[in-house]
Parts: sequence; structure tokens; C-alpha cells
Amino acid sequence: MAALQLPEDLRVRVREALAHGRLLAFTGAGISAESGVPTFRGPEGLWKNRRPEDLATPEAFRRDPEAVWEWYSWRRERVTRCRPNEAHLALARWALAGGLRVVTQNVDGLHDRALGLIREESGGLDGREEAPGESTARPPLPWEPGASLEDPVRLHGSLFRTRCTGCNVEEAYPYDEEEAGSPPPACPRCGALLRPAVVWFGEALRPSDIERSLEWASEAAVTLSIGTSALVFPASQVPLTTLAHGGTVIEINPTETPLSGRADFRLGAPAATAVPALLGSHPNPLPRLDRP
Ligand code: BV8
Ligand code: ZN
Repeated sequence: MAALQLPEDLRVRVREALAHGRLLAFTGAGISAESGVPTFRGPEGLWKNRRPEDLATPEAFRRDPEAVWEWYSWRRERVTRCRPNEAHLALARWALAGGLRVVTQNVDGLHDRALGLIREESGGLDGREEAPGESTARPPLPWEPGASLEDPVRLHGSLFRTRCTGCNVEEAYPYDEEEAGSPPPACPRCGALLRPAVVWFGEALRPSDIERSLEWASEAAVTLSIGTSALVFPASQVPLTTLAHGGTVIEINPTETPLSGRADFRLGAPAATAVPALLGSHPNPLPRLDRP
């Protein structure tokens, strides 16, 4: 693909925002498309010939927990075989350099895996002193004490965490190939069914997540809306909040969306090309200005 021709003032605005740590990356399923993860509403957007809206609901789980669990297990297996692409990696490098923050609608964990790869690449030196014995194998989640600003806010949860339908305990649930075809597991504490710790249609998002995301969006000098059809509420309010506070919104998506007419700039290109081209895939030594 020919190198992206970017308007000079777009480049300047993005560099300025990165230098002040005032860039927000808002991502949807399209950022993971080039990693092989199917999107929700694209032509290949059917997950195993099932519509997400039919299965990603509490009613579907109540009606047929085995079918819903099996669908999520299939997705976990599929995503585990995918790798973060150049868009995830460029965002992770800039997040670790303090240039940007990430808010994602995705549940595929590829932003977290990209952070893990970059932390490894830089020998774990990501500005956080490791307490003796502290494991950085799984970075703490934003709503957990000790979470760091470079961890993404996961508005819709994670395929790799479960929540108990009885005692509500949420915990990490790494993919295990033994699970294929097995029914939803029972909670080791209370015996009730475990469910995926994702936000289903008709369920409320975690208040602290949406509040933090809209606060960051209101402070952002530039918000990139990457790989999202901008249809799902309330996540879709993130770029609109930046616009309402006088910030710049840049949409990165090969096809137009309901946001396209409101965005200040549109890059009609795939994320794995456009994101490194726009940000630079490696943070060059920027003057680290304090965050506002
Ligand atoms: C809530 C987790 C209230 C589960 C997900 C009518 C009108 C408006 C709103 C509603 C309505 N009816 C109901 C609602 C509310 C509803 C909603 O918004 N529905 C939509 C469908 C209209 N929202 C909710 O229900 C939310 N909750 O409102 O609660 C409430 C309050 C108090 C108390 C109780 C309740 C909860 C929504 C969360 C749903 N969960 N995921 C799971 O994954 O299984 S959402 C799901 O969609 C995924 O998370 C996905 O990320 C998300 C958004 O989709 P996108 O990421 O944008 O993906 P999509 O496929 O649509 O688009 C991909 C884009 O990428 C495309 O544009 C494509 O062109 C582009 N692309 C492709 N390749 C590339 C690319 N871009 C760049 N590079 C590429 N290479
Ligand atoms: Zn339980």
C-alpha cells in the first residue's frame, strides 16, 4: 500500500497531543480484523453463523447456557490463535511512553497482549518499578488497585475472565484447550454457573469504566476512533465527547460510519497501516511534557 499521504496539520496535531499525553485511542473490532479476529458487523461478521445480538445477551444465557458458553469458548480458542498486529503494537509502545491512553470496546485481549510483548521487548522497563516478587505477567486491570495508565479501559469486559452468576466473583479465566465442548463451569465457591465477564446487550457497563473513558475523552486534544462502526451505545459517546469539548477526532476505518460526517479527519485505510503511519510505530524521544 502506498505510504499514507497525511495532511501536515494532522501530523502536527497528533505529535502535539502525544507530547502532552493528550491523545486517546478508542478502538473497536476493526483494529483486530488484520489479526484474524472476525468483526461483529462486517461481511464476515457472523461468528460461526450466529449473530452476536442473538447470543451476547443475558436472556440467551438464561435460555441456553451451554450454547452461549460454547460460542464464547469457540471465540476464546479462535482469539488465542491470533496475534496483536502493528496497530495494537504501535498503541502499546506509545501508551508505555505516556503519549496516549486506550479505551477499547473489544473483549479479545489483544491490546493487553501487545502491552505484554512491548514490556518484554523493553525488558519490563515501563516506568513502573517492580516491587520485589511483584508479577508483571498479568498487568492489573484498570479497576484494580495498582492498575497503570497504560492498561486499556475494557468497556465491554474480557473473553478471558469469568463472573459467577451466584456470588458475582470475577476472576481471570485463561483459555485451556481441554475446555472445548465442555458445559459452562460451576463456581468453586458457591456452585452456581460461571459466565463470560463481558457486558452483554441490555447490561450496564461498569460505571467507573464509562466515567473514566468520558473524562479522558473530554480532556483529549485528539481522539482516534479506530475500527469501530460507532453504533454501540454508550461507547459511541467517547469520540462525540471529545468533539463536544473542542478536541479533534480522527476516524480510521476503510468504510464510512455514522461518525464519519462529524470527524475532523477520516483515514479510509486499514488500522495496521494507518495507526503506525500516523503515530510513528516507535515513540521517538519526545520532550516528556507533564500530563495536564
Ligand atoms: C446499555 C461484549 C443500558 C459482548 C458488546 C437502539 C438504539 C441505540 C442503542 C440501543 C438500541 N437498542 C439497544 C441499545 C443499547 C445497546 C446498543 O447500543 N445496541 C446497538 C446494537 C444499537 N447497548 C447496550 O445494550 C449496552 N448497554 O445500553 O445498557 C442499561 C443501563 C442501566 C441498566 C441496564 C442497562 C451494552 C453494549 C455492550 C454490548 N457488548 N461486546 C461480546 O463481545 O460478546 S458490543 C460488541 O459491539 C463488541 O464489543 C464490539 O466491539 C462492539 C462494537 O462494535 P464494533 O467494535 O464497532 O465492531 P463492528 O463489527 O460493528 O465494526 C467494525 C468496524 O471496523 C467496521 O466499521 C469496519 O468497517 C471496520 N474495519 C474492518 N476492518 C478494519 C476496520 N477498521 C480498521 N481497520 C481494519 N482493518
Ligand atoms: Zn459463585
